[in-house]
Amino acid sequence: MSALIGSNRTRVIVGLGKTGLSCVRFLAEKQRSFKVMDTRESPPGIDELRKSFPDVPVHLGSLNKEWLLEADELIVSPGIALATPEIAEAIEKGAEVAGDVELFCREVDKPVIAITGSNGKSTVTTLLGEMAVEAGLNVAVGGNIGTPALELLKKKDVDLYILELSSFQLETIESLRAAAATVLNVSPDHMDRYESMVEYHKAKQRIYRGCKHAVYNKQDALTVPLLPQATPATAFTSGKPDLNDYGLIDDEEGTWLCKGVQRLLNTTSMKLPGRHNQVNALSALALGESAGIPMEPMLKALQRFTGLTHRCQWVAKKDGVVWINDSKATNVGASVAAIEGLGETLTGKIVLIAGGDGKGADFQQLRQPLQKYGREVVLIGRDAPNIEKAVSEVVPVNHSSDLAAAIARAHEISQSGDAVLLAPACASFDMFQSFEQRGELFTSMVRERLA
Ligand code: UMA
Ligand code: ADP
Repeated sequence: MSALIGSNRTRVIVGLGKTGLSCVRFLAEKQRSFKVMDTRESPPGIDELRKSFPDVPVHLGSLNKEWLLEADELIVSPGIALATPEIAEAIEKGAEVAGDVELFCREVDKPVIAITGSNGKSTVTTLLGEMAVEAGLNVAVGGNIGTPALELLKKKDVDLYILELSSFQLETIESLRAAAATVLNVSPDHMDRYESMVEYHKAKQRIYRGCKHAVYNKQDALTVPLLPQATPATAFTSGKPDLNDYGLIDDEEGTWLCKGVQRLLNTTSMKLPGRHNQVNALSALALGESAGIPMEPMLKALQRFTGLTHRCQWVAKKDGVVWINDSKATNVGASVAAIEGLGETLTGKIVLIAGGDGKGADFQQLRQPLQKYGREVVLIGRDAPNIEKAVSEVVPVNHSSDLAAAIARAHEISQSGDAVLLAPACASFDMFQSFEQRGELFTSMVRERLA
């Protein structure tokens, strides 16, 4: 593989966001020559590129077809689809493709645990990171969760790398060979980028290539590794586990996280809410164990872990109504998990605030949980009409002009015992800068209103 990063190759970095910039720094450090392009007029990395790497040729505002066709290797950012016509043509004419994580994999000399899935990636990645720290390991955590993989190589004396990988990143990775790898679950997401679920599934499965140990979800056939039988594998399930699987056992003392018949921890000792998070905890334990992390510190870290912001986060309680921020529910599967997880715990019903950029999703899956737990769905954003079409037969629907109006409506109609849940089932970009901004605005507006 090292021949691929030899010095005479013509390379183009496509994209100058966080990923592109990390590739610039990496290749510059190795004294490789390269060009950079981004379809944006003013991509996030341009100031640093101009200041720190003024000699690097850069093309902005479109893709430079000529540069692409001349290139031996394209280093493509996850935000750019390989099917983009100019990129596809260059690949067809013989250019090789790598992503930032592929460059990382060619360089790294310590074990890597790799995590993908439609939902729960960041929670499992962060939790496992804390488990590794508790076990005394010097761990570096990054990837799709925020810090580009190549930046992690700067950390000294790392024992273990933990990477959250998106399907976009997986498309451009060949040499991962993880110590442990998982697909947590597969439900439709990014359907504006994939032709079908088959393509999305294929991208997710790439995480298992060459792995030493696979961890998969027994209740989700699309997560089962398509690997030779000889590859060691551990399953997890929200049901009762078979021998050597991880699962949940309910008894008179509550719900237990278990490995086979062995009770590891009662879920009342966990701070993470909801059954989906209990399953996330099981997958983290299975990954950690298969990479050699001892059980005791893992369980200790799990008991301390309170979860990440914007994921089913408690905001306020007034007049018997609890307000929850799950702005990170950017796809239908995540919203369904939040509605079901929360619905089970309420004496009342859920007022769901949803809508935004649906990324081409089918919203039918929201029907059943909303029929069971929904008081009303308050809709905002671009795909409000599509959500209405999918659910209006089973739950009342209201249209609000913006988030403030949606909060006012939810406040007006919620009753004691209810929850108001922001779990939009959509990306935020039609109305907000990010899911974080959407969640922060929700939190501050709710607190202000209830004060
Ligand atoms: N873009 C262009 N033209 C270009 C290049 C990018 O318009 O030439 C657009 C993309 O379509 C996208 C945006 O710019 O809308 C950012 O793309 P990027 O490839 O420059 O992204 P980075 O800043 O490098 O951030 C990426 C991940 N972003 C995406 O995959 C879109 C970040 O995940 C990740 O944290 C970072 O690398 C470090 O690894 C974010 C994300 O939204 C959180 N991921 C998606 C998700 O989780 O659903 C996959
Ligand atoms: P990701 O990084 O995959 O987006 P997060 O951990 O950030 O995952 O959680 C994203 C959303 O998915 C949150 O809204 C959360 O409530 C929901 N979620 C978390 N874990 C699961 C799971 N195992 N199954 C379904 N939904 C989940």
